[in-house]
Amino acid sequence: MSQLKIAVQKSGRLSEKSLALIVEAGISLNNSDRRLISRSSNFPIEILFLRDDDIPQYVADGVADIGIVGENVIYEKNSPIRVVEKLGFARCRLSLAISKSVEYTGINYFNGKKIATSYPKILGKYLLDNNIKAEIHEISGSVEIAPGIGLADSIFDIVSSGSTLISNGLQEVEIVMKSEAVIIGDLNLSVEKQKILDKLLFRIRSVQTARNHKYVVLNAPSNQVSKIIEIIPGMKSPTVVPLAKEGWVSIHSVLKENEFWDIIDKLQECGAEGILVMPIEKMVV
Ligand code: PRT
Ligand code: ZN
Repeated sequence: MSQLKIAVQKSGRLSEKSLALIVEAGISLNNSDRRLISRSSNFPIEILFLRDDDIPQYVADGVADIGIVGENVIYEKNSPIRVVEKLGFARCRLSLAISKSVEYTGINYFNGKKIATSYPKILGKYLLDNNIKAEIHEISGSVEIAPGIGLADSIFDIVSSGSTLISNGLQEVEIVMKSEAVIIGDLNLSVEKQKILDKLLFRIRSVQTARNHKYVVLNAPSNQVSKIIEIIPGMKSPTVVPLAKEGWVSIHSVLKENEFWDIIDKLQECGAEGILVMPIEKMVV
C-alpha cells in the first residue's frame, strides 16, 4: 500500500499550524516529536520534518510527494512543483522598505539604490518588470538592520504586523507580493498517491469550512420566523422547533464567521433572544 509523504517545517512559524491541520483532519501521528519522520496508524501518510527552504526541492525531486510552505519560498526557489491548496495561515507580504526619514516619491526612488534581501529572485524580477536598475545585496538574516549599519539604502523583506520595520526606523513603501501557507505537490503523482491526496484535501477542506462557520441557536417569536429565515438561511434551511412557551420557537442554523456581527444585529431587530453561537469542528457541505 502506498504512503503519501508530506514535508512540513521542522521548527518555525509554519510548524504548529501545519501539524494541527493534519491532526484536525483526524490523522493520528505516532511520534510527532519531529525527529525526521513520523508515520500515522490510521491514514497512509508519512511526515518528513525539514527546513522550509528545502521543501520545494524535496517535492520537485519526489523525495516528498507534497509539502507545506509559504508562497514566498516557492517563488524564490522556482522549483517545478504545483500549488495544490491555499491554507490561509502564515499570511504576510514581501515589501520594499526605506528609512522613515526619507520622503518616498515612487518606485523610481530605487534606481541606483542598494537593496538588502533574502529574496533576490523575487526582487530581481520585480525590479526588471518595473524597469528599475538597483543593486541587490543578498543576506540570509536580520535584513531589517542593513540600512541602520550602512549595508544598504533599503530592504526587501517579509512584513506581517509591521512592528519590525517600525522598531528599525523603516517605512513600508511598496508591497511586491502577498503570501500565505500553501500545499505544494509533485507534478507527477501516481494515481494511488493522488487518491490519498484527494482524501486528505477533502478532510482539510471540511476543517477549513468549519472554521469559517458558526452554529447558531436562538429563541424568537413565532411570527418572526419567516423574516429570520431570510437572514440566516443555513446550509439547506434552518431547523425550527417550538418552545414550551406558546408563541415562541427555537431556530438552529449555520452562519459565516465574517457575516456574524451584521447578522446578530439584524436578528436582534427581529426580536431574537438568547442567541448562542458555537464553533463547528468539521463541516461537509
Ligand atoms: O528554519 P527554517 O528555514 O525552516 O525557517 P525560517 O526561519 O526560514 O522561516 P520562519 O519560520 O521564520 O517563517 C516561515 C514562513 O512563515 C515564511 O516563509 C513566511 O511564509 C511566513 N511568515 C509569516 C513569516 C512572517 N509571517 C514573519 N513575520 N516569516 C517571517 N516573518 C519575519 C520577517 O522575516 C521579519 O523579520 O518576521 C519579521 C516581520 O514581522 P512583523 O510582524 O514585525 O512585521
Ligand atoms: Zn527558511
